[in-house]
Amino acid sequence: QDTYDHAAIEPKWQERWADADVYRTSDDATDPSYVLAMFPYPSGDLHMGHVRNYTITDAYARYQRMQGEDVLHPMGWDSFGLPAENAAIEREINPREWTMDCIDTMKTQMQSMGFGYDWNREITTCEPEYYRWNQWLFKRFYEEGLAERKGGEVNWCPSCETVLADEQVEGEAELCWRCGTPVESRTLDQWFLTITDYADELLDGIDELDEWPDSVRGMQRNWIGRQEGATVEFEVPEFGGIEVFTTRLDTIYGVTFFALAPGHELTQELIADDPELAAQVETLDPDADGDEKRGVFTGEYAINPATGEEIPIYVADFVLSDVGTGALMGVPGHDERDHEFATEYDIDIEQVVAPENGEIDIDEEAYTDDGVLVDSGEYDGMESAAARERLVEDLDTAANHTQYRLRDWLISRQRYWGTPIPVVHCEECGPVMVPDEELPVELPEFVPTPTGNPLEEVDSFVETECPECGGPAERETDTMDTFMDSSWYFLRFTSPDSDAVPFDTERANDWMPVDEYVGGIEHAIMHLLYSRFVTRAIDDMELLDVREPFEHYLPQGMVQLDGTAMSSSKGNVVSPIEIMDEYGADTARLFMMSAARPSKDFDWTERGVRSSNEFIERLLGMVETFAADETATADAGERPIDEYVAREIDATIDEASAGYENFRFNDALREARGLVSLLRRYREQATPDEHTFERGLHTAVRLFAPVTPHVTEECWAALGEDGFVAAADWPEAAHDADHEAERQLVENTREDVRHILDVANIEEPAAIEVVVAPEWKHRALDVAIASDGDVVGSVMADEELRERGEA
Ligand code: ANZ
Ligand code: ZN
Repeated sequence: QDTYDHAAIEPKWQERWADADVYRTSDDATDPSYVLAMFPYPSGDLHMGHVRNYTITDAYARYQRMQGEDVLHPMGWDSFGLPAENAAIEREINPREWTMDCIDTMKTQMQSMGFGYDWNREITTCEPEYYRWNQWLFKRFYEEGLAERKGGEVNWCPSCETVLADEQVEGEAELCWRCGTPVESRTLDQWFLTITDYADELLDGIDELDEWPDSVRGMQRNWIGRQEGATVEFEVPEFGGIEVFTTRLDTIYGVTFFALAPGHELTQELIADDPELAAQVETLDPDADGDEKRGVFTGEYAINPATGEEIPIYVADFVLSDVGTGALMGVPGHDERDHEFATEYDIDIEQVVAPENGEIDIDEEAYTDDGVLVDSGEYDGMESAAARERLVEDLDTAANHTQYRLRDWLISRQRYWGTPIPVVHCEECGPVMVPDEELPVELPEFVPTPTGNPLEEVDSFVETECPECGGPAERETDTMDTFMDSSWYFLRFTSPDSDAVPFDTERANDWMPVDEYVGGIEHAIMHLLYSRFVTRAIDDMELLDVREPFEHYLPQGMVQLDGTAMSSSKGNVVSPIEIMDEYGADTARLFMMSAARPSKDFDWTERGVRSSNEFIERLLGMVETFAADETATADAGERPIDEYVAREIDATIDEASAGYENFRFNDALREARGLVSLLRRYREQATPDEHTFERGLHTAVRLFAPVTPHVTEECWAALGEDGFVAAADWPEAAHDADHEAERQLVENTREDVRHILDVANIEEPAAIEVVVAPEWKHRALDVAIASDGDVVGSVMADEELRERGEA
């Protein structure tokens, strides 16, 4: 006894679970609970971030299962993408080989962690049986007018040799998200999904996502970036009207310059006839970090439609070609960027809006708030908002306009390891969709080349026939952004074997939305937004009856070492696999879940791991001693101490359940640990009533079952139970009238302890932790025992604390 052999216990129960298929999802979901962790990219070994993420969903799924819910808790592999392609190039193999190896490794590691997935539902996105549905869905999007091929400036990473979505370009310096190379811009014909058609809906829908963190809702709102404003045309003699977008039409009397993006049509026209200007524009760098605004005067003037004034036209690097119309009216008096630019190029700065009260120095700094119009002709004295409304009506060339920061979703990738876009290019017919019955367009398997788009080199893939006219045609060689794969995989999990449709509508409607979605905050924008868009679009195709895919989203915090995020580049990585080998999965899981609430960062500490390990050993020892009839028990049951313990068992059930329910596993575990120490004291300081003690053990084991699934199976069996604890019922509290009184006493004692801490001036956090941790409850027990069953207050606790305080 007292030797805890995790290496024997854990594989044994993993095998028994698998044999009995305990984690299989029932097909009819009467009480559906869909618990999902973001599926991983198969990259090698599980790291600490994975392990935390999956432990959270696993504990919750297990808790839900014990509550009697039908739980869908699946796992799969987001297995297309650049890292696999690069790894394959390096090793001169096909990416599938590397990917499948990684999947094998990670799956084995997941199984050793004791994660209770329904592996019958495993999905792997690089398999034709999955990606054919990407192609099928792409065609439905196309039919609905939601997929478009259009030219445009694209972000090009010269090192990865691929187009990147805006979201994959990072920071002011505009670096490739994969390799950190500065991104260039190029014009190419690309496939887009027109997510902007859903911009308003996606924005308004955020209001209803009240179980998402506010921060994430804010990120989504910003990303969509709705701006209410107006377009207005400025006449450029000999060139025609040029439109700008403004949110501040009320400042139109203060326009002192006009600015074009380097890529604007008018810029192109002007430089076509003027090599000198062309050379100057060439020196502008739209990718610059934006600290310094630079521009070139074109020699041309535009006419302000409100004042008739001529204003100089510049080409400027801070005007973005894909924002608004790619041109702006410069109002240095009221816009910071314009102010900076005007100061640099000695352009007039005029004030046309004044604050209600107070002085401003417009030469020093732009006044950017709304106010009252001045020097604005007939509009003088009007409030900004009213002036905007009037000006839109009065100006012939102005119109209300809402613009979004959100761009259409560029899904074309010039890489090999992705879903082939199911299109054929015919000289006669143009781009033609591959017929449904010819799907999937399978990715040929070969060893990719290090440069360019490897698919272009494969003649047997490229050369084909036009499905419409039968003439010679070329296959599209672009593959899909892997975010396509992950934008609907949660639907596939509801019926992973469907072979006539991507998912079964009825099943998806039963299970969806995902009740609990857990995964890294790095996916809080793109992945969640694309999933929300795709879900809505699929609903509009009447294939689904759900508009928001994820009811509750929880981004888990980081596991750190000495306060810094673990990363291989910093060399401060703790391998979860080594921890598992040394201490066992249960220990790793218990430590991780006790250390902090799931959303918080926490520090990995050897001490914490060891103390979790020792706790597990004690729990098992206590159960085994009892099971071996080595615990002296009485058949009492009615002494105050027995009643006290009985009530504490109930209180712990309530508190631990509330903890699990609200994703405060650390609180739940603290309560459950408290119960175990209470039982220990009960055993040590009195001869416990057999029934009460046994109920205490049965309860404690089940309260730990979601987090330490293996050792609790061992305990459950030792207690003489037949089935798996994984399939057992969650303990229920028996409440009686005294319960509340007891709770109150407990609460009062807690108050006293706090007070004493104050008086004794204990500020040392470690000391406080010792005192207000759950241990305090057991002091109340000490008191109860000392006074022969009468709970007399917290005298003893007082003395103990005073001693501590003085020491
Ligand atoms: C005139 C004006 C006056 C503006 C004023 C603002 C304040 P924000 O500022 O983030 O709300 N804009 C329009 N097209 C642009 C482009 N292609 N590249 C860069 N900037 C562009 O965004 C709205 C403002 O961004 C617009 O309103 C426009 O400047 C600028 F006191 O018009 B404003
Ligand atoms: Zn054709």
